[in-house]
Amino acid sequence: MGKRISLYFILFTIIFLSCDDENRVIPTPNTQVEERIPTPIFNADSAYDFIQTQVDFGPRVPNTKEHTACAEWLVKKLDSYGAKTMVQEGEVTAFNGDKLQIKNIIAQFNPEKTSRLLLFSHWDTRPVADKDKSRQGEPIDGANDGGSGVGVLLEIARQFNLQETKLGVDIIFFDAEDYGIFEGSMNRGAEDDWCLGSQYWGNNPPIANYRPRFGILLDMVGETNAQYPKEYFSTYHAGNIVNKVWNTARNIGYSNYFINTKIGQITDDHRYVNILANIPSIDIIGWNTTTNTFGDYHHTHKDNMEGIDKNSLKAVGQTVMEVVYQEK
Ligand code: AHN
Ligand code: ZN
Repeated sequence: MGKRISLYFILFTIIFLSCDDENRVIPTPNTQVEERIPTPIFNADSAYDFIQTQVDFGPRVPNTKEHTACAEWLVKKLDSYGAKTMVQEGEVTAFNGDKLQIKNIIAQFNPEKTSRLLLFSHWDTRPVADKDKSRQGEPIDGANDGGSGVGVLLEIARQFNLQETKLGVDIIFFDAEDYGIFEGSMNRGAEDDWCLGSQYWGNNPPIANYRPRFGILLDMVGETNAQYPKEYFSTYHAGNIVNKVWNTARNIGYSNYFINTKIGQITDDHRYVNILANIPSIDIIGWNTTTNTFGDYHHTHKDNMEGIDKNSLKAVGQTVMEVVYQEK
């Protein structure tokens, strides 16, 4: 045991300590991994009842008392779920010159939050059954076309009140979506004949600097064996949102509904939310891929409660809720 060994000992100790010091793993609280809060369960029975209530008012055609009564009910429901609700009233001119007194119904959940999402539907019913063989001049029930999107969103609003979302959410029910040119009409039709409520909203923004991350439109989401393809405007303006929603649907077992099929452009409210308000928005819209058009109920008196299927409401409602509740 000489100086040499004690020198080695000292050297070794120094190296060992310095190594230990440098490589020491300091246990840190695991703040990076956030706990995944389960998404609440969408209740399709409740959504169905909300569609029934709308239909029970009678056709919600602008400038009618049924339309006014239903608007009052919608505002009352949204208020009761804790939203800050407002009605944007305006006058628009339809393709045939009709002046329509419209109401866009806007509900803000957690309006103080700056990170926000937008969910929307149209709530008006078509004034004619122009694709029917009989009673073409009479308005339709609009159980699927008008009723279904609102019914699903009202159920989602009810859930927002039971369990708060991380982001703020806005729900808009647009008016006068379905007053587009009547088949067989002598008037000249144009794309902008449709979606008068969302166009009015886009041209007269009721909330300044409104910038939600993205928007999701629900239109005709309640038919039996519904299929929702990837619509062109949606993919064009918000392809990443289409992928997010369709992947979410697949992950929770609804790929039979959210099919991986592309279809052409559909003039719907999301077009104007994209173009006029610059909010990347998609359309979840029922489509028959066999006939390559809407279902045979479309704009006929067959669009009644008998055509509404709770399984389709569930597929859409649960998917949209999963997207909203899991958005960080
Ligand atoms: C057109 O047929 C041009 N647009 C369909 C949008 C719509 C009508 N959604 C419901 N009814
Ligand atoms: Zn329609």
